[in-house]
Amino acid sequence: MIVRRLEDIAGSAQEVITPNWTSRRLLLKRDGMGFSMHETTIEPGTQTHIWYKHHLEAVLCIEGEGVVETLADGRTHAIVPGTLYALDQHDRHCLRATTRMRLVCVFSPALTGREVHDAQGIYPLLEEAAAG
Ligand code: 9YT
Repeated sequence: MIVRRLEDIAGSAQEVITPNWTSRRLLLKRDGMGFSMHETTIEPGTQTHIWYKHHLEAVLCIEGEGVVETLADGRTHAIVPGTLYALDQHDRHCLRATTRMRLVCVFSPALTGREVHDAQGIYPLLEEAAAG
């Protein structure tokens, strides 16, 4: 059994901090679960264009409020605590945070740990050895 606490991830290599969001990666590829699980905090007033071309992601909001827009059709969906969205079509989307949001994010395939978005909002498919 694996037991981890967010407080142990803060400040470690499993925490990735960007201007718009901070991701504390609780489970990663090397844990062998077949998915990774992260707590992501989104900064208020930010908008982030994301396209997980290589990954599926499910997101559960546990705190805060925002909006997610699917860019193919311009549809918007309010996000409040208890809202889940799942990018089952690798949907290009824009995530806007009205207040600071805390999200629980699950990725398949699992992230290796150091991924950040490229210019198109994509995470590369990293192999463990290449992740550094
Ligand atoms: C909601 C979302 O995808 N935010 C970007 C960060 C990502 N969740 C991650 O790497 O934890």
